[in-house]
Amino acid sequence: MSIKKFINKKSKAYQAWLSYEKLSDNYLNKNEELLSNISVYGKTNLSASIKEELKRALPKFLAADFKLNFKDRYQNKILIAAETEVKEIAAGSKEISSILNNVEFGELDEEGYLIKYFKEQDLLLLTAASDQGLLYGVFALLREIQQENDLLELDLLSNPKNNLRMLNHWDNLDGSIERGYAGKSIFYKDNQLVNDLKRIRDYARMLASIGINALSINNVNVSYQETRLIDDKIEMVITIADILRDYGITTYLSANYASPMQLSSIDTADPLDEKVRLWWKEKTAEIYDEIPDFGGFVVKADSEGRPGPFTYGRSHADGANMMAEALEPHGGLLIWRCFVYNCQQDWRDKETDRARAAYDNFKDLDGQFKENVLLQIKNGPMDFQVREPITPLFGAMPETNQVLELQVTQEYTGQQKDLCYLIPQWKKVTDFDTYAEGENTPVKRIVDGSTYNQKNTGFAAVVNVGNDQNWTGHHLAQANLYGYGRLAWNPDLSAVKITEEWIKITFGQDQEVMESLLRMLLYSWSIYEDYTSPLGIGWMVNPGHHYGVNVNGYEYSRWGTYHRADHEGIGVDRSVATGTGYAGQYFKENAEKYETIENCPDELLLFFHHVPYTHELDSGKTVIQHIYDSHFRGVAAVKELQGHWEKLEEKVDSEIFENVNKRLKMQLDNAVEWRDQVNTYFHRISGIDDKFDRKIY
Ligand code: GCV
Repeated sequence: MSIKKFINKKSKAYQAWLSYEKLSDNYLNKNEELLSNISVYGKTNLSASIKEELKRALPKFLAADFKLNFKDRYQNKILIAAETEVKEIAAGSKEISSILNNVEFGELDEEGYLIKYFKEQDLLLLTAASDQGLLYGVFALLREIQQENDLLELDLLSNPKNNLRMLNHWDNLDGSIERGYAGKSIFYKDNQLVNDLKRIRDYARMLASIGINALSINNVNVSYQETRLIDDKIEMVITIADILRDYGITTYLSANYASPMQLSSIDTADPLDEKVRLWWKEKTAEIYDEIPDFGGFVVKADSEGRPGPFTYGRSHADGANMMAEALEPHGGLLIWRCFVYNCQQDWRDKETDRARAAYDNFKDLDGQFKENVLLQIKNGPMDFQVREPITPLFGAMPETNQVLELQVTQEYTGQQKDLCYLIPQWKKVTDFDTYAEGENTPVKRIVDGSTYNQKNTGFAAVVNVGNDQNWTGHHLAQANLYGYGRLAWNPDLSAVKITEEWIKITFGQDQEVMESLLRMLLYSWSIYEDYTSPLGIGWMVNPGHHYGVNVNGYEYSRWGTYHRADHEGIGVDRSVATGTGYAGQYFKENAEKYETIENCPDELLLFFHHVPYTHELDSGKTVIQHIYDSHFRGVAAVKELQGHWEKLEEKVDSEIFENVNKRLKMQLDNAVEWRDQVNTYFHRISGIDDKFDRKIY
């Protein structure tokens, strides 16, 4: 018998960054009148969500017994209304019409918002082109208030840079989550929907607050039960979509490419077969009858055992276009993943390299995909390692819509036991200059559609939530979810800005909390890298579950170890001259940088080159000494993380304190194990002693 999990929804852990604490007296004195005097216009489901959120937040901000009375009439303090309504109000109000000339309606995109204070009229206006924009604007306003920013200074016009801002769930209907580290699914249990739909609503609020507008709700490895979501289990999807819709989130499903074979008597999934094409058209039309704003499908095909068009000698374009054609009349999108590789490749053949796979499989298909097909590309060519180069496919397909795929769930980055804040890593990805159109063509300008004038582009990421009380297992892993949404909205935001924002709205204004957490979060990725992945090598994890050290743990080691370490050296030669040729997949400037040992940045040296242990790095250290030093340093840094956190005991919520405290202890054990195993392995295999004669087991 399973024990029922008790969730305290009032806890700060559960409320995440939306706990809306009481404001300081100072701030209240200044703003109470303004905040008590709000008019909200709009009659849609989104307007209802807006009002609900304000009713939740403002009484908490102001004082426990405060009751918020919305006025439908314009009242001269805070006015929240979409453009059309503002203009209607202006027709009957001199004051409002007097500000119209200073409201930049023309600069607002469909989902953007404007928050602006007008001194003369003593009016804070929040407006947008749509109620969806208003919803984002309300969350932005609440964020400003939570940070106690000066409302009278507000002049904030914000449009999302990316049209698609998506999260992918790898949830299975039995309640398990592939690569989930925070409990079970918040959607499914025992092949049914969970009872707690309120939690799904709270989740939707969290996502809307960071601007997410698309959610795929089942695992990309689609087994039979999940395949039925487009068939006799569609009711489950309808219920979820109804909840998400109230927060402007469009529902998508991961689809099994071989669905016609699983759900009908058709015995093929050949994309050029008429029966198959018709089946998808009819099936898709049925879905749209039930969910008229259904988003579309996410597909993993011909990868890690999943079915796909290769079986029939067809290309990815054939497969994707066939499904896209079925979605087209309904305005749906087909998101086709580029994580396609043959895991059993014999890499003794010099040019065979998993890292090459996405580019080799897709590059030549440029221009062959329909307009509503989006290629979803993982940030790195391998698989969400701690450190990888950026996939060379970005920018290499100018006539194809591209979406960046990140992994918020920490499969290879500590599994939400170890602290690893990923925004600094993602900033490196989004800012990476592809040189696709010469200098200054960063990844973020490819996937926002601006480089090639595309609209069906954006961000997607595998989410890190489950049914743990704090959603993410490690409380501080909430910051990864928050930061992902903020970056997807605007990849130009700095890591520091996003991090400070999250700390303030989660933990309040205390300066010591701010300083300690900033340091802990911003350095945590490089600390994790220090004790796990020297110089871009990666994959030294236990097979299967991928947690903890195992130097030779790479699953697909049939043809030799991943890192190619022998008694002389380590690293994978991916140069064009002598290696797998992967370096040549980049545009010239990057290809030249990665091609030679001299030009390759040290942080990726072992990803691109096989070098002797005695090779000297830019730091002046040898490779082997760097391995020893970084592992000792990593462990020491985890102890420092503990020290920072312990000092905050009196300053943060006790449940959160305990949660993080426990996990930091696990992290220390983990780091020690990594240090000892990695150092011992390379000490033995290289026969070279540590310069400082530290203890290596
Ligand atoms: C959903 C990695 C993970 C798999 C995951 C796959 C993917 O290989 O280990 O669990 O499968 O990526 O992205 O499809």
